[in-house]
Amino acid sequence: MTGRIAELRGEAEAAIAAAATSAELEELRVRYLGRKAELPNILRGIAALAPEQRGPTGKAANQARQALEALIGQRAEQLAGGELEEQLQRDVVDVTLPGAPPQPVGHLHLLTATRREIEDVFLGLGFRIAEGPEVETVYYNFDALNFDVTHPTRGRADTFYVNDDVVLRTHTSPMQLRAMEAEPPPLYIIVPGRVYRRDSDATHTPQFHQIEGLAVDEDVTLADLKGTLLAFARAIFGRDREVRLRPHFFPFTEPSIEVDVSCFMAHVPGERCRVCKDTGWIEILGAGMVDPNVFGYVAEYGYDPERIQGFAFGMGIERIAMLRHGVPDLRLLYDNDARFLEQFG
Ligand code: 2NM
Repeated sequence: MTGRIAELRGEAEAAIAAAATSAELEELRVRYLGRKAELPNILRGIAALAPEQRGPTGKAANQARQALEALIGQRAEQLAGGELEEQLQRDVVDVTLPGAPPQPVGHLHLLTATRREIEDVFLGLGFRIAEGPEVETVYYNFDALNFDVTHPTRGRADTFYVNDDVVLRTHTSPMQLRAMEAEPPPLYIIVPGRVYRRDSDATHTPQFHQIEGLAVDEDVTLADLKGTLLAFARAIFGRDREVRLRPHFFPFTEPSIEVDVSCFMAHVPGERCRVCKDTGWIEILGAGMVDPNVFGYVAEYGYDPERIQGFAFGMGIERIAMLRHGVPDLRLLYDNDARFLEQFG
């Protein structure tokens, strides 16, 4: 029996040394050490042998099994190392080769591009950007902005309430108050961001975007406001634009105004201009001189209405983008139809 064991061991050792792949090695493991293989069978049959054969047979078979297991382990490591090496060689990538074909790159959404352009204009005029929470307290959204307790937009029909004291902001003005609480004048900021109103049709979505501006300093006048907005209108709508101010009402400004820009569409004789309705003017934003009552809410932070004045303005980014590019329906900005979006690359 020990002769057969030696024969098996020799045969297996040669086969293991010659195995070329991990898969081949696994086959050899099954053939020589698997449940139906001869060597394990011999070990299981020891008890049935004549007593004087049990010792030498058991010893030779056990040694053979241990030797083969060790050999298979070694060879497995060798093969795995070689296979990894080979894989690495195959996977070598020359990162200096040009990418081919060049992938088309995307572009900003019209609304994002418009926001950034407006921001750039005001950054150039010395304003900084401030951003604030979209979920606001009624105090910052209405009370401290001088909204009368009976003001209609305070109602559940116009504004999204989280609870009695918390709303989704209806404008970015609350951040203007937060900014005044955070640092004393002079203050020149613009506040871009999402705002929410319960409204939905071709010109209104429940969520839209605003940019509001606030300038507080000594000796700030309505003339400064007009000059600032003229610079803005010319940067965004063209260098030949003019602006005009019309009286209006906002709770947080006194006086309040609406601002028109002169029409930038080519007018065809005999055809009615769809943008300005032949009035020559297009409404672009609301503005005014900050009401001293608003400063009253931040007086303790250095905003003494006897010493400083401020102007403020607010515009809808969607409206600016639509006017500029002749977009007929606000909802196009939110439909994610690539045929529309790709026109603004
Ligand atoms: C507008 C129109 C007029 C405005 C006022 C203020 C604040 F906080 F300073 F009082 N922020 N924004 C304002 C004024 C906004 O949007 C049409």
